[in-house]
Amino acid sequence: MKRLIMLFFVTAGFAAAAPSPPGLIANVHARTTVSLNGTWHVIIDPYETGLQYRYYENRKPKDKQELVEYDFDASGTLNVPGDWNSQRESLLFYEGSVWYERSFSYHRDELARTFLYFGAANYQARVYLNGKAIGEHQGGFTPFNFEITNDVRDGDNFVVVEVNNARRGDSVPALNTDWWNYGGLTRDVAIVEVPATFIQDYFVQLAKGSQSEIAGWVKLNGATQPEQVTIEIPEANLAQRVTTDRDGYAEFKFAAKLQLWSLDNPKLYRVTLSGAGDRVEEQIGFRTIETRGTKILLNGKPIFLRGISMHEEAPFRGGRAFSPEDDAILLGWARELGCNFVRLAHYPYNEAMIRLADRMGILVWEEIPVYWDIDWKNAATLQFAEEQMGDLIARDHNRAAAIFWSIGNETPIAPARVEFMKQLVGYTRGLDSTRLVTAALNRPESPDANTRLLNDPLGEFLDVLGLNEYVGWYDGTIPSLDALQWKTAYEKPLIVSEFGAETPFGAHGSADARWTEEYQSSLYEHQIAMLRKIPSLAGMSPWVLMDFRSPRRPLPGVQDFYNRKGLISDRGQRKQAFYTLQKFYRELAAAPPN
Ligand code: GCB
Repeated sequence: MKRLIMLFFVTAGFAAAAPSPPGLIANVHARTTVSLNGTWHVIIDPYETGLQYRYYENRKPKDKQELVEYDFDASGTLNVPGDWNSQRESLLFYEGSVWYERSFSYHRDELARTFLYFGAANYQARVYLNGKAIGEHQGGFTPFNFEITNDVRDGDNFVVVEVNNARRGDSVPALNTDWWNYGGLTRDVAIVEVPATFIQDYFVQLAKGSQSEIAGWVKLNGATQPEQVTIEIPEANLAQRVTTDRDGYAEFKFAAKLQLWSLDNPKLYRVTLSGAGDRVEEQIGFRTIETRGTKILLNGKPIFLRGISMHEEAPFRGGRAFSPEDDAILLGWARELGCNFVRLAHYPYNEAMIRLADRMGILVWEEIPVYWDIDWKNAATLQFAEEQMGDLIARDHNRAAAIFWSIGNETPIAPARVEFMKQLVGYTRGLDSTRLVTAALNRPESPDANTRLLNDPLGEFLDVLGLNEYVGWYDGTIPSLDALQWKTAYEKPLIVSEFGAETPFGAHGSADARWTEEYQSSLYEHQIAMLRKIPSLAGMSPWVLMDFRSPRRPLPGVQDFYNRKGLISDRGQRKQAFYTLQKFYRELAAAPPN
C-alpha cells in the first residue's frame, strides 16, 4: 500500500520535496497581467481520487475504448475568486478536495518571463499547467506565484488546481476555529508578465525612528550582474540610485523631506523603481509608529486606537469577501462607527483591503491564523506559521496603514507555546523592524475577585499587548464589570482587542436577558466604563463589526451557524450597540484621552 501511495505522488510530480513558491512578486497588480478570474470547471473530490486518476491531465477518451472516469467540461462550474461553500448549497459544510480547471489561450511574448499568481487558496493548493506539476502551496490567506515561462504554450493551455481545505492538526490554523472554513480559490488568479530581470520586491519606508530619512532595499530577480536601480519620488524631488550585488540586492538610506501619512491626511506619494530593464510604480505613505512606555506614537504623537475587530466576510451576499466593493462596505462601516483602526482578525485579508485602508487613513492590525491551540512542538507547524507571516509581510510591508503584525490569538500559556511564539516574534522582527509586534492574549490571573492581572510570559516579547476579555458574556455578569480593575505585568501599551456579546438583529428584551440587543448594548456601556479606568489602555477593537458564519454556533432561531456578536448583522442592519460604541468614539474623537 505504501508503495502505491508513493507511486501516486511520483506520478503526480509532487514527491516529498514539491517545489515551494519562490519569492512573491510585489505589487502584482501594477504589472502586466492576464486575469484568470471567471468561471472554472470543478470536480468535487471527497476521497481524493483525482491524484490517482490524474485529473490534472484534463483528459478526454481518445477512442470509445479508453476509460476516463472524469470530465471537467461536463462537471459543474464555480466562480473564481470565490469560496465554494457560499456558491453551492451542497458545499456549505464541505471540507476536502475540489479540482479546478480552466482553459485559456495565451500569446507568448518571447522576452517576458511568465508567472502564475494566486491571491489565496484555502488551504492547500497543487497547481498543474498543461498536465505538469508546477508547484504546491500551503496556507489559506496569503498569495503565491510560480514561474511558468518554460511551460506556458503559445496558444491553448489549461491550468488545473487541486484545492484542499481539510483541517489538520499540524497546520495553521489547526483543527478548531470560530469561523467558517471557506475553501477554494478565494482571491484573484492571474498570469503575470515581467522582463527577464525584474524588480521582485522592495521596501521603501522611513528609517525606524526617523521622520526625515528613507531606508530600505530592492531585490531583483534574474540578475546576472550588478545592476543600477533608481528609486524616485518625483513630488518630493527625490531620486536615489543604487547598485545591486551579485544576488540582485541593494540597500539604501537617504534624506527625504516628506509630508507624513496621517489619519487626517493619508498622503500617498507616487514612488517608482526602475533599472535592469524593468520599472514598477507604487503609492506609498510615510509615517512612523513606535511605543513609549504605555503609549503608541504615530509620527511621534500619542494616539488612541478607536478600533473594531472584523472578519473577511462579505456583507449581504455572504462568503469570503474579496472584491473592492466588499472592502469599501466593511471599511466604510468602520469609518461610520468612528474608527481610526481595524483589527483584521484572524488571518491575512485581501491585499486591496490594506491598500484601501492606506487611502482612507485607517490603521490596521494584521494577523496570521495562529489561533487557539496548535501543534506547538512541531517544527513543520512553526515553519507554516513563519511562511504565512513572511508572505504577509512581503505583500504589505510598504503599507503605511499596517502598523501591527499579530503573531496569534488566544494561545494557551505553556512552555512549548512560549518558545514557538518567541521564535515567531524574532522571525517577524527580522523581516520588518519598523512595525510593532503584538498578539491577542486572554489568560489573565485573578489575584482577587475584582482584579485581573495580565501576566502572560509572552507579553515580555511583544511591543504591544492585545487582550481579549469576555467579562459579561463568557465570564461573569455585566454588573461584575463595574468593580473590575485591570493590571498588566508589563509597562507596555494595552489594546483590548476583543470583548462582546451576541444578539440577532431585532431581538429585544430587558438589558439582563441574553441574546437581546439591549443586553449587548448594556455590555458595551459597562465595558466602556471599565476600560476608561485602565491607565495603559492605548486602544480597543471590540468583537465584532459584522455577524459572521461559524460552525460552532448552532443555536436555532438565534445563531443558525452565525456568530451574532456583530454590531451590524450580515444583512447590514445596525444593532443598538453600534450606536453605543459610535457615541463613545465620537466623544473620544472630540477629546482624545492622550
Ligand atoms: C474569541 C475569539 C474569536 C471568537 C470570539 C467569540 O475570543 O478570538 O475568534 O469568535 O471569541 O465570539 O467567542
